[in-house]
Amino acid sequence: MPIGTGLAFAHKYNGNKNVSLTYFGDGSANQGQVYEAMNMAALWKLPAVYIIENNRYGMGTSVERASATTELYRHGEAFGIPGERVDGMDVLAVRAAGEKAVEHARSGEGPYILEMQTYRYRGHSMSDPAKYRSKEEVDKFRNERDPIDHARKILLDDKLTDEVALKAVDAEIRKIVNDAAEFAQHSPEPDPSELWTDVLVEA
Ligand SMILES: Cc1ncc(C[n+]2csc(CCOP(=O)(O)OP(=O)(O)O)c2C)c(N)n1
Ligand SMILES: [Mg+2]
Repeated sequence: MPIGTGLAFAHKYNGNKNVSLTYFGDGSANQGQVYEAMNMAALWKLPAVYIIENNRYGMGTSVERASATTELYRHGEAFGIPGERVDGMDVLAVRAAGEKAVEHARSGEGPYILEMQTYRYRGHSMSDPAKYRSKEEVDKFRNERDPIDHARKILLDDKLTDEVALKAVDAEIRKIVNDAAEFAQHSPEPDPSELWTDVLVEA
């Protein structure tokens, strides 16, 4: 949040029309720095869009157990920042909300919050067996709310493509991912001097 807000400040300072997009999870939405950044962004009407990826859990803790108020899109109200809750599983809804938020920020009206409601099928990491929720809950989201299935349905219903073409896309994507994994696993370790690349500039 502070870095994204700093970038928004730079855009305003430089007088360009760029907008800074900051993404963060529900698990970080209540950190103190979030609210300090929101205050400055609203005070100076910075071109910042804050996108909260609310997937219902911060590691193993549900939003209900961690957040005093769970309407995260309203968390900028103290600073007069408008916010919107979006079906983050619906690609067209996400695009429409994104366009609106960017337009708001770019027009000089200040920051905007988008709470993208989504879900994560897996644990937070490899070491998280995700025992804090039921298999039924995960299955329900997978079967009824999957964003890719939803996009596929729109494309097929509107006859914008067909099953054969979609199968070809699946195969192409599988190949890109497999090639990337293969490349990563068989690449040499980076040189220790790379530790400083894009991290430190001595002026
Ligand atoms: C400043 C800071 N505090 C605490 C942590 C430890 N931590 C790592 S991930 C995480 C929860 C993140 O939750 P969320 O953003 O919802 O991610 P998700 O579990 O949904 O992937 C925490 C508290 C951290 N990395 N940095
Ligand atoms: Mg989360």
